[in-house]
Amino acid sequence: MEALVVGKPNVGKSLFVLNFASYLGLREIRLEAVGSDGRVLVRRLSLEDAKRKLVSHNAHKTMAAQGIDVEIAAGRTPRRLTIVDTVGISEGIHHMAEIRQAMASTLARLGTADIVLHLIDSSRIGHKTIEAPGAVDEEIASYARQLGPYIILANKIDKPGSADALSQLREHYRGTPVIPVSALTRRGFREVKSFVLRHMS
Ligand SMILES: Nc1nc2c(ncn2[C@@H]2O[C@H](COP(=O)(O)OP(=O)(O)O)[C@@H](O)[C@H]2O)c(=O)[nH]1
Ligand SMILES: [Mg+2]
Repeated sequence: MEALVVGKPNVGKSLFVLNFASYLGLREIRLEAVGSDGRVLVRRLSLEDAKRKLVSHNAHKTMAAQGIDVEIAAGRTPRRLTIVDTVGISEGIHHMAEIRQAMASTLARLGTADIVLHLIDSSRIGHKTIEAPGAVDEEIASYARQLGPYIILANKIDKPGSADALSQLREHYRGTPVIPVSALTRRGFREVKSFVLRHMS
């Protein structure tokens, strides 16, 4: 079972993946990174080290898809879930080949993931300079919503002005569930977990 976490750069995908995995009970992060040559590299890190490595203000700190395996207690049998952190999808053709490759592989994975969690930075909504949701979000939404279980996570809801942003997002994406979350404070994680559990086959 694979849950793919997607969105624009800097929306909080990496922090969400790491803290959500920790919320589900994971204590050590076993990072599996698939390089551009297709080889799989495995590293074991503490949660804090993983955050230092993967969470950053700098866009595209996450270069390739990173799968984190967790077990979710669902009834008697724990179910295995792979939460996949991905490179941010941005508009235009990126100047680095590695990033272009990673974006292409994320888009391809949208088609095969069991669940798609689409993060949008709610603190950027309504700001004139940085448009959110942006064209990329529209593309992801219109493609992913027809494939299977899909939700929008309105992240950074801990920041000021988030109530407004949330209602704008809900209005904009009518028909798609929008869950307010904070990758930082873990708000909304319970709701995300139940969404994931509901859709685990
Ligand atoms: N206040 C706040 N900051 C966040 C939240 N999620 C992520 N950030 C910050 O946003 C920046 C980008 O986060 P990161 O996880 O690297 O984003 P990614 O590029 O989508 O993987 C970092 O400085 C994070 O600390 C959140 O829910 N609340
Ligand atoms: Mg990242």
